[in-house]
Amino acid sequence: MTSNHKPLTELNAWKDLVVHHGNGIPKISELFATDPQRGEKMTVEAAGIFLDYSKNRITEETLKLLFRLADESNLRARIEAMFSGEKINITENRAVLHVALRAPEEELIFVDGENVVPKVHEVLARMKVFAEKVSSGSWKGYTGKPIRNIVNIGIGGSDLGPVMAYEALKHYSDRNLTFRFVSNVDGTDFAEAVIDLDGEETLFIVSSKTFTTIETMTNALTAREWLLKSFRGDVKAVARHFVAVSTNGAEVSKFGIDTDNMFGFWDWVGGRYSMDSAIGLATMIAIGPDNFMDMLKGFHSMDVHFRTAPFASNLPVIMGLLGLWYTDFFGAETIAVLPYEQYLKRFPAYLQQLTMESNGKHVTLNGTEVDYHTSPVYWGEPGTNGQHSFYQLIHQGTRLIPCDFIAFAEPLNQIGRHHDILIANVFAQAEALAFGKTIEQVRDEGVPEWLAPHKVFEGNRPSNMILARKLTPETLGKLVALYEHYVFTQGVVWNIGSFDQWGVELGKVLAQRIIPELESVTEHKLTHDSSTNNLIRRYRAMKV
Ligand code: G6Q
Repeated sequence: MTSNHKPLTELNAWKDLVVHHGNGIPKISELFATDPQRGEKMTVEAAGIFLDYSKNRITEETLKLLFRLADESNLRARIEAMFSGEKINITENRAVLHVALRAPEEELIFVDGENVVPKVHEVLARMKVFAEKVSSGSWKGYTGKPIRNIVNIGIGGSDLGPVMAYEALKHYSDRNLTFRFVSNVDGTDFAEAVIDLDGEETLFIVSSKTFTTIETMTNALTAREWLLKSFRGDVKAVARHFVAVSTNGAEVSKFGIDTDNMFGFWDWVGGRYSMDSAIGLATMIAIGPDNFMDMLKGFHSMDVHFRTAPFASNLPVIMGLLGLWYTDFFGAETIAVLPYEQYLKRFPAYLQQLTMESNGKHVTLNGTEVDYHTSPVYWGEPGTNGQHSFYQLIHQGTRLIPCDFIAFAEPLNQIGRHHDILIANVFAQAEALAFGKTIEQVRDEGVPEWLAPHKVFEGNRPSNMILARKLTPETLGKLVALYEHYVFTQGVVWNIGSFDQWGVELGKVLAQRIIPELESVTEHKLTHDSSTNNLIRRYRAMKV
């Protein structure tokens, strides 16, 4: 199967949405005025996550049409296709089964006739044994010292998930261990990560699905050299200080890592969907196997919700369709994700890859150019910091920026009044964005006429409010799965391939060509465009 459905803009629901949008959507303040129950009605709670989506530029009719759009896009069948292991990643001929990574042991999920669930649990069991050895101190370094530092080397999907999860769940982490994450090929990343570490107490986890990624391999080789300095070059130390997470056993062996210390995953796990696979080894060591399993439980409960709930009460479907509504009908170019939880400081960065690498596509599954917009740009920072920075533009700028606020009822660090103040702020921001402040209200406050326009808030700026009880490993799993399936929902409607990433290839290939041109002693004959040629020459002349 290639296409999900006939061209999106030819679907009846799409055409009806165009007309519906053209008729004009009342302002959010008017929608609230005409329906006093709106703030209670337009909410949904599932798997312990509460979503208030009432402050959106939607009516009941909009929702009906959006759900019809999902129906006409065959979303239900596509969800089943994913969950049942169909090769829906058509450009790479792969199944897309991150949902299998958190499936309970008794579930059956087949890929090419093989039930993959036992393999998943086998790796989880090996990870568990290893994580316990490290945290108990029974996994010793080459000179018999216990491991105190764990350095994850990986990039993209092999980095952003582990870093985000480590930061998000730091509260639950083993504070006797130090965790560092090296991703950038910029040597500074490695240098700073190990600056205060003792090689005899350091374990490197080389996380790379392919084990060929230039950044990760360069950092891994540098780590090997750095480590061997602690052992006077004795290469036998490598086995005690390096483990690998990969699908490529041959390359792992070539590097000198014992494949007994390799934790595998499979081609049906996309990089940006892999934080709950063995790629989460650093996470498991940090928070312990039980917490890691709780996180998987959270993922799974959102999977079950997504697969079974009617669209009208389906969190990822509702949020996905709302995102699409603003992107395609209001021309919104970005969506802000604003967690009011300091531990989620890397969550927006994680989501950037999940959303934009998945749905930043310009052709449909059939290879035809789309005639509508696909993924907007995602960005964000934790609140309240953002309020003192870019919120000005969200409130009073000229662009429409829908916001996803994320907040928790219980803080992880209960200190004085902090949490009530934090939560008052997130509620206030959503209220201010939706309802604004009119010129009359400003005048009534006695503001002089010349100043009044500057103090007007137009309002009518949409937001979602995600509220959960507390940030736990389980909640994090639910949140990530919520956005994974949000991305899926949008990808299906847009009729695009959400699970490949060909757009990262060209730059990689060109870099391979430029590397020798920068490194060689004698100047190469340069055949790029005049700008690139000039930059290469200038760099060669400038570098030491
Ligand atoms: C994610 C992408 C990409 C990938 C990195 C690292 O979906 O595929 O970000 O995760 O390029 O790849 P390796 O894990 O193979 O090193």
